[in-house]
Amino acid sequence: MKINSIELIEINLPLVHFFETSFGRTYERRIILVRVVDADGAEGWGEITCGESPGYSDEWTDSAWVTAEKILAPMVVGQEVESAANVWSLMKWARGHRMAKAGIETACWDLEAKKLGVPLWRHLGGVNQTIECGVSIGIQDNIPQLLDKIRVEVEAGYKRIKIKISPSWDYDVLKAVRAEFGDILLMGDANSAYTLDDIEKLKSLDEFGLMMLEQPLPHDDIIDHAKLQAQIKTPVCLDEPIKSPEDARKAIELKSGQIINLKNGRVGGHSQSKMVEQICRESGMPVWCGGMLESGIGRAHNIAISTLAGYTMPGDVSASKRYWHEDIIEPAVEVSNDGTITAPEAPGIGFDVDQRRIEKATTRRVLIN
Ligand code: OSB
Ligand code: MG
Repeated sequence: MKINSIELIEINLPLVHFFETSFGRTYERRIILVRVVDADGAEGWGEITCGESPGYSDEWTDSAWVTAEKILAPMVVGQEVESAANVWSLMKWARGHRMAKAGIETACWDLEAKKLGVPLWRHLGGVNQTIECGVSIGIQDNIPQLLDKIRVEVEAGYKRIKIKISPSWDYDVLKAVRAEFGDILLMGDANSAYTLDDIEKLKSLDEFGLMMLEQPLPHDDIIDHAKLQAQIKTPVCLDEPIKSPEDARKAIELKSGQIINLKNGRVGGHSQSKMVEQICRESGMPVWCGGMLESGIGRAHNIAISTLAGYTMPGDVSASKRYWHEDIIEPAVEVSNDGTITAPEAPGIGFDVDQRRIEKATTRRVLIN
C-alpha cells in the first residue's frame, strides 16, 4: 500500500472522573489521533497515547505533535509500504519518540487489516478472541471513596483490581482494601514513587499477597528492581523502563521482575509489542496489556494486541464508560459481566470511528501529504 497522507487531529476529552497517579492528577485528556490514507483512499486510525505532561514518559502531547508532524509522518508519507510490519523501520532513524511512532504505525495496521478485510486482532496473530479485563483505579481523596470505587468495579465483574500507590497512599490503604474485599486479585502500581531506601516499607507490603507490585522504583531502572525483587516475595511488574524488545530481554536476564505491563505506545506500536510478547512468551515471562487512558481508538488497538498468546494476565483494558461520557467509536467498548471483552469480527480495529464526535472535540489538525 502507498501511504498518501497522514492527518494528526488533537481532541480534548474530559474524563468522567479525575485520574491520579504518584506523578499527578489528570482531569482532561489531550489526545492525538492519527488518520492514514492510502492511494486507494482507504483509511486507518491510530492514537498517540502520551500524557499531557512528561510525567509518565518523556513524550507528551505537544512534543509528540511536533515530532509526528515534522519528523515521523514525512518518513512514511509517499512511501510504498510492503506491509504494516515494515512501517516501524521507515521511522527507525529517529531515536525515541515511540508513542508518536506507535500512533502512525498502529494506524497503518488498521488500514492494512481493513484492506485485507480481516479483523486486526487476527491479522496481528491473536489467538484468544476473548480477553480478560482488569481496572486501574487512581489515588482518591480518602479511603472510603476508594472502597466505593473498587466496589463498583468488583460488582461489574472485573477480574483484577489495580490501585495506584505512593509513599503516602500504600500500607493503610491496602490493609483497608483487603479488610473490605478479602482475597480479590489485587495489585499496586507505584509509578516509580519509591527508591531502594524504602526497602522496609516495600517488604511490609508482602503481607497483602498482592498479585504484583508494578514499577515501584525509578522509571529508567532495571538494576535496582532486580535487587528489590530478590528481597520481596511479591512479584515485581515492570512498566516504564521496558521500551523495546531489547529492554525486555535485559530485564529477563537481570531478573528485574517477573511480569511485564506491555504498552503498545511505550514500545512503539504493534510490531514492537509482538516482538516483546514473543521474547517474554519464550522465556516464560507473563505480559498483560497496559493502558494510557486511551480514547476508543487506542482502546480498540489494545483489545486487538491483547489477543496474542503471551498476554496471559488481565490487562488495564476496560469499558469506555469508565473514562468517557461519550466515546469517539461506535459501539463503545463494553465489558461483559464476567469481566471480559470479545474482540470484534469486523475488519481492522472493528469499531466505527465517529467523525462527528471527533469534529466536536477537535482543537487542531494538520495534514501531511
Ligand atoms: O502506569 O499504568 C500506568 C495511566 C496513565 C499513565 C500510566 C498508567 C496509567 C494507568 C491507567 O494505570 C490504565 C488505564 O486504565 O488506561
Ligand atoms: Mg504503570
